[in-house]
Formats: sequence, C-alpha cells, structure tokens
Amino acid sequence: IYNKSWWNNTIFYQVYPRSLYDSNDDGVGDLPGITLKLEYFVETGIDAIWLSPIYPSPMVDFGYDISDFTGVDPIYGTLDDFKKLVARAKELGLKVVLDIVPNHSSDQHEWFKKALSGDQKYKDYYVWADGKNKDDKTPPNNWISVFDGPAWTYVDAVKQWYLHQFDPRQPDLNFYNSDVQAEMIKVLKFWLDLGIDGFRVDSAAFIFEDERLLDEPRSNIQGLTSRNYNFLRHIYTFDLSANYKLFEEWRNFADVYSDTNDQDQKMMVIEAYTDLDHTIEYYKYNVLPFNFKFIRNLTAASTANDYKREMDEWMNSMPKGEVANWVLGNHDNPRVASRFPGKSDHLTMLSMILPGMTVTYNGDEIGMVDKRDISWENTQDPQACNAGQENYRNISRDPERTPFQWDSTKNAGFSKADSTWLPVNKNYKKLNLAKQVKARRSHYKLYKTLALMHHKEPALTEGSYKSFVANDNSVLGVIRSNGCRTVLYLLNFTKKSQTLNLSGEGLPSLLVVKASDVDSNVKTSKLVNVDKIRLPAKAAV
Ligand code: TEU
Repeated sequence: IYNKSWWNNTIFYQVYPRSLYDSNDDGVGDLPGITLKLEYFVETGIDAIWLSPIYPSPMVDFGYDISDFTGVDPIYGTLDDFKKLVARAKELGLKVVLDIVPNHSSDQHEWFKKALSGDQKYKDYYVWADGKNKDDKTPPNNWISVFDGPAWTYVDAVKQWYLHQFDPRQPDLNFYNSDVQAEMIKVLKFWLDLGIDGFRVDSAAFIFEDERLLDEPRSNIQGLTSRNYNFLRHIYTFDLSANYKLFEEWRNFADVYSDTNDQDQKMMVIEAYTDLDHTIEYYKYNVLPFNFKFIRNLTAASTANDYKREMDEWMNSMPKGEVANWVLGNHDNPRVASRFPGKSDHLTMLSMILPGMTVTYNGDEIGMVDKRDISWENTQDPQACNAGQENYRNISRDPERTPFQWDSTKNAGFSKADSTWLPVNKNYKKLNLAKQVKARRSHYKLYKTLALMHHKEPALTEGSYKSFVANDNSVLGVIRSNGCRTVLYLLNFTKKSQTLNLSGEGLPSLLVVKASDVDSNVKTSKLVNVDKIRLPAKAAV
C-alpha cells in the first residue's frame, strides 16, 4: 500500500528554521517567519516541509541538542506559533514533518541533570560505563565522537563515563532501557496529536550500540589522528537490528494516527548514513530511508557512468513498489550548487524527473551557494569549533546554513536586524529570489517548471525508469515512460556539443524540448528528431 503514500511523486523541502525568515528582527529565523513563507512553498510546487529542530535547546548544535522534546525554543516562538503554522499549512494543503532527535538529549535536559545528581532512574536513561582500568583516566573503550575526540566523558560525582557520539553536551540516550523507549513514544504522540504529518528521524543508525562496548578496529584511512572519527571502523557503534525493530514499533504506533486514506498516513523518514544494503533494509519496516547517493557517492568529477551506476543501484535495490527518493542537499553538507559547480540546474532537473520523491534543502531552489569565507570569529558550528582555527574551514557546516536570499534589500530581505546569526552571503544582490522571479530564465523558474512536470506528467508520476550512457561516457540519459507518454532527460558532461542517434531506445521519433538548463539556453518547444539530437556543450535537456 505504501506506493500510494502521499509522499510518492512529491517535493520534500527541508526548512532550516534559523535561516529561512526572521519575523521579529532578532537576526534569527523563526516559526512566524516560516508561516509567512508557506504560500511561497506552495507557489513553488513544494508538497511537504520538514523543519530542523525547533525545540528548547542551548543551541550547542543548533537544536540537535534538545533540552525539552515537547516544547518550542523561545528564539523560534511559542507552541501557539507552531499550532498556527500547522493550521495555515493545512489550509494550503502543505504537509508538515518534524525532525525528531532520539539518539541524544542536551546535557541541560532535566533527565541528564537528574542523572548527574544521583537519581538512579534517570542515570539509566543514559549510557554509562566504568573506565577501562576502573579509573578516571582511561575511557571504557576507544570510541571517537563524530565531532572528534573521545566519545566518553568522565563525571566525578558519578565516578563513571557517559557516552556521547556527538558533542559532550549531547549525551546518548540508552534505548535498551524500556523507560526511554516509552518516553520517546510520548514525544511522538505529543506532536502527532498536534496534527503533524510525520517525522524525519535524526542520526537513526546511532540509536543502539553493541552493548558489549568493544574497542573498534582501526580503519585503513591514512593521515588521520586517533581523535578523528574515521580513524576507526565503527563496527560496534551501530546495532542496526535493534534499530530496525524500534522503527517497526514506531511505524505501528504512527499508523494508529493514519486513516485508511493514504493521504493521512504518517511519514517516517530516516537519516542513516549506512551502506546501501543496510540503508535499503529500512524499507522493510515501512519507513523511508533518505537516499544520500547524490551527496555521498557523486562529485563534480563523476562521469555519466558514475551517475548511471548510482541511480540504478538504488532503483534495483529498492523493494518493488516502494518510493524512491533523491536528496540533493542538507544542512550537514556543502550545497548542491557548490558540490557540483555549474551543474545545479542539471541536478535539479535530474532529481525531478527521477521516480519518487525529490528532497530540496533551504535555498537550493534558487541555487544558493556555500559562503566559504566565514571568519573564525563568526564560526558557529560545534564541529568546526572543535577542529580549531587551522582546520575549521574544510569541516564547518556554517557555509551551507547562511540566511535565505529573498531579495536585494538589507540582509537579503531575511531580517531587519543589524546583524544576523550567520552572515548573509555577499552575493545576495546578484543571487536572490526576487531577481530570479523577474528574470526571463533562472534556476528558480526552471525549478518551478520541473516541479510542475514532477506532479502532472504521467510519464513521471507512473512511468518506468531506464538509464543509459551514450557517446563514449559523454552523455547520461534517463527515459521515463508509461507506454503512452515518454520523458527523455539528457546531460552532456563534455565541453563539446554531442550528436546522438537514439532511434534504438524505443523512443518516439519526434521529441519536443520542454526544459533546459539556464546557461545552455536550448530553446523550449523546439522539435527534435530522435535519430539526430544535437546537445550543446554542458547542456541538460
Ligand atoms: O547528523 C547525523 C550524522 O550522521 C552526522 O554524522 C552528519 O553526517 C555530520 O554532522 C556531518 O558533519 C545529524 C544532524 O543532521 C546534524 O546536524 C547533527 O549535528 C547530528 O545529527 C547530531 O545531532
């Protein structure tokens, strides 16, 4: 039944609340700001938004360190503001999905404070262990945090070490404790009762560790120190079978809220950067694993064959009838326009004609680029701060988190404050939404055109998928067809124009250009013979 889920053939949009729109001029985006922009999302062709964490938080990791799972941080507004957001979204037919962060809490959460004060019940909410030599100098094992340095911190008052797979101020919750599982179900219930449409589950694979807490073997990656996360192989830090079982339970719980009507199903989308087989496995539990292939497996140097291999791999591994999805960007990785310079049009077009769900990150619909020149003084990301002044630049996630560029007024129309939480990209007078709406051709207009096709074109909403490579790895092709109608996508990877004869591909003999990337400017509505297709240098059509 899940291929009829509402998220099939949709555009799923990640809102980074701090950086979308600031309604109260304090330099930080907020919930009323998001509510003001809901019409914009609908206008653009977006079907559902997911909000990065909005809960009370000391903001060490910008909301991914939660001190109250069932509230709203004052910087973003109130619970009432959230209810208004949901109500307005419902009026507009826009789905709202929340980011839930079960792996850890903030060290300022009431549970952790109680744990530190010697309350045994709450101590068991977290993962504690004795030092290796029963001392306060050697951690229980060699595990390293994602943000570098030991994954354990010693607490004098408790005389034990607690686990934190991220920052020390993000202690890992102990999901082997059934009380913790029950608490998290209460959290799901709280938000589902407010009428939201599902959850994006943060750091899903990290939730359970192998309880034996064994030392990790070393990886074979060169040039790393024993402080770097990838120095180790992490075979014991993930217990995925326990993880799948948890999601099965959560799915069952959320299904109670789902009507027989497919439109009312609750979405459960999983953030897990695991290998393909383990990622695909999540589908079996009726949850949707994010497909990070465009983020992790493809780069600016990838060839047509690489694209074909990665796309086919997902399509062939996914159980039949499930919804594919394609993530182009998020708040943890450089933006698509920066990872693939000059190709953000091409990738946007591709992700929109591929089957299933397209995932767009805050600002990528206007082709925003990373702000790489953020000074050390302005750096906010804890991962970057940990890396130190020498190394922060390559590691910082701040460059992809800068404010949305609405127009060419002060602070790109994001905020009227004197300064914003992260500086606005200097390119905002050239690159902003208002300008792109006015322009004859722009990334945003292309995005809208493709979004419309994504929803309305039967070859895309119900068609088969086939990919091919032509002209000696110069051109990538994708064919979507429902028998009656066909969509052909072509991307020229070379600096030379390419002529193709695709008469053997089962295509109609005459094709019409519906859309092309902004730079190559191939005329739309132009008719093309299938045995003689001329594709300009670096063009996507
Ligand atoms: O990220 C989880 C995750 O898998 C990280 O390894 C991520 O790849 C890393 O941050 C990249 O540098 C989630 C959130 O998306 C991230 O923003 C949080 O910092 C993290 O969880 C901890 O909650």
